[in-house]
Amino acid sequence: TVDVMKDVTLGFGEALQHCREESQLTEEKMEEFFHFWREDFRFDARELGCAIKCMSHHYNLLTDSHRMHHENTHEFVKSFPNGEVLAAEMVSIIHGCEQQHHSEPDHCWRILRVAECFKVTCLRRSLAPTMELLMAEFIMEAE
Ligand code: BOM
Repeated sequence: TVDVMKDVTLGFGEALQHCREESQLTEEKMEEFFHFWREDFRFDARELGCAIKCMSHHYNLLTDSHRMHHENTHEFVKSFPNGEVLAAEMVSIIHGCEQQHHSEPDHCWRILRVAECFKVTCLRRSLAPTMELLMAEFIMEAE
């Protein structure tokens, strides 16, 4: 599952290039999306929430009210090798996180809080990929 999460993160992260401008997220704030799993990754910039919103939108993972589109998200995760082992759990984690933060009216801030809750939950359940794994694959892809 850790391997699957690595692939999903790198796949999702590819949308960052499309979303930098629209989200006003500077390279200084976030160079690469896989840093998401770093211990010192900070969830304090609204632009980061806007970037995740844009990236989710890029893969059609959001509904009109900017909540997770359950079927599309399930399919997106399933589209990665062995994705089916993680798809239902990821959808359920994100949905639970959305419920915790439903009262935040600003989409960018809410999605940022949901992303943080997603990360914490994945760490607790040992679903988070290690940085070593992510780095190794990211560098291989770039070469
Ligand atoms: O309510 C907003 C739904 C969007 C929240 C997305 C949270 C997860 C963001 C960060 C992580 C990524 C890795 C893969 C995500 C695939 C959906």
